Order: sequence, then structure tokens, then C-alpha cells
Amino acid sequence: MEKIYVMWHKVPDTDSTISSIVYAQYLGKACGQDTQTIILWEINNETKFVLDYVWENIPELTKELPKGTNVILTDHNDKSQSIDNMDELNIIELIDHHNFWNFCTTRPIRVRCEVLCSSCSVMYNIFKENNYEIDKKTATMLIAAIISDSLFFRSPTTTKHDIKIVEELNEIAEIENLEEFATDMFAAKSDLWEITAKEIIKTDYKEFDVNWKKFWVWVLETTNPSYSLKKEKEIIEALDEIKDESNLDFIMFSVIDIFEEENTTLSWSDHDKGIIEEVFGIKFEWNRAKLGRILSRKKQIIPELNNYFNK
Ligand SMILES: [Mn+2]
Repeated sequence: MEKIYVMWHKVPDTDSTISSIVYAQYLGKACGQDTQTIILWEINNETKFVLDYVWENIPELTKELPKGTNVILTDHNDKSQSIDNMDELNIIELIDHHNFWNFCTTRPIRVRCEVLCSSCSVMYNIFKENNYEIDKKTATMLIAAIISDSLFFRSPTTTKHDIKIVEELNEIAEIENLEEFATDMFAAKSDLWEITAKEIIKTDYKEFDVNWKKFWVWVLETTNPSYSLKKEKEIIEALDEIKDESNLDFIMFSVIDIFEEENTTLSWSDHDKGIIEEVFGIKFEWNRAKLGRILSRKKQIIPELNNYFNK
């Protein structure tokens, strides 16, 4: 039996990490497949908190797979966010909840996408449809991923199905106080005291290519925005370097205050500020702009930027 690798995107978040882990376990246990989860990048502090909480091992870090390897992608379909030699691999399946922009394959594949707040909500549906028995550990991981992607139901991507899924899962997971669990997860993610501005800006960005324009968009979700905002100058200097090094046409760096539900965006470039002001109808004051309740990259930021760059 040929091995199947289940993997998620670069700069992984909790939903992407856990969706690959639980899907690889499901394929192994319920379908008798030889599977392995791999990571393309180090996991963040929130994900580490969750994996430690359930005593799950951190998967192996792999930068490249041999040509022709069977892979399943979870929580992403954009080439620029995937493994570098994606074109040489044999993608057999995709499970996701994002828009499609440049995803194409040479062979037919199985695709499962739903308009839900997380890939782990889609996983739950797959498991239920196939009568797969979800154990306490899996239920806890799925809940954590849904809480993470939806910012505990604050993000506008949240649907009533996601809320119901968490209720059903918690009958198995039996987490006594979900609010407290969510707060602990977000605190782990916001635990940035030790790290430098350069590391902060490696924590959550995604790359996009639209109309030959390459841009990166960060959303730094935190319960402690003042910590990153205090490092504004260093962050901006680091962003400036990255923009040059990676030949980017535009960048957007947003700090999301999870509890206050507020987006503060940093920019130093007149060119980028102009685009953000036009697209979101706001004004920068010096290097900062308040964007209000723009919390979701996939639902509120990327569609607007795609429209802009496609004009
Ligand atoms: Mn996701």
C-alpha cells in the first residue's frame, strides 16, 4: 500500500494542523490506509498548547516530498501557500473551506469544501456521515480548531452549524468551561513576550497572487494587542525588509484584538496605505488605521483585495 501524506499550509494555524492530524488518523483507523501527517513549518504557540493539552505529538517537519508522492491537502488550496514542489506531487484529495483561486490538477481528485468556519467543522461532517466514532481526544482537538478559526464564534465566518457542531462534540469532550478553554488558547497564542518583531511577523501571514500582483496579508489575532503595537517601529522595519526580499507588490499587516473585536492595521508605505484606504474606506493616522470589525481574512479582507487587484 502506498503511503499517503496529509498536509496543511505554510504558516499553519490550529485548524489546519488539527484537520490534517485527525484526517490522517481517520483514514488509518476507519479506512485502513497508511497515512502520515507532515508539517511544512513550525506550529504556533496556540496549536502547541492544544496538542500538549491532549498529549498529541507534533508531526514531522518536512520541506519537500519526492516526486509523485500521494498527498491530501487540508485547509488550503492556494499553490503559493503549499509545499514548494506541489506541482510534482500526486494530489488525491482536498478538504477545505476557502475560496478557489488558482487550484487545478491534471487528474480527477476528490474535493470536499463547505462554507463553514473551519476545516475541522467539515471533518466533523465527514466523520458523522461515515459513522466514525469520535473519541474524547479527537473531539477536544476539533473543538479547539473550531474555536480558533472562529475566534470563539466572533468571526463573521461562523455559522449556526459550527455552533451546533461544537455543542455535539462537547458531549464527548466534556470540556467544563469552553469560555475558559478558549481564553487559555488565545492567551497561548498571544504569549509573545519572548519573541522579536521578526518572529512576530512570521506568525500568521498568507501569500496571494492576483493579476500578477504578489501580496502577503497578516492577521495577528491576539488578546494582547498592545504588545505587538508597542513594537510598531521594529515590525514596520522588518516588514519593509520582507517586502524587498520577497518582491512583494503590497502588504497588509493587521493586529486583531480578539476580545474587543477590532482590527488595527499598520503600514508605512504611501502606496500600500492608499490601497487600504480606498478598499476599506478608512484613513490612516500616521502609520496606523482602525478598521473596526474586520476580523476575517478569508471573508472580509481577501475578497476586497481580490476585487481591487482585478480591476
Ligand atoms: Mn481554516
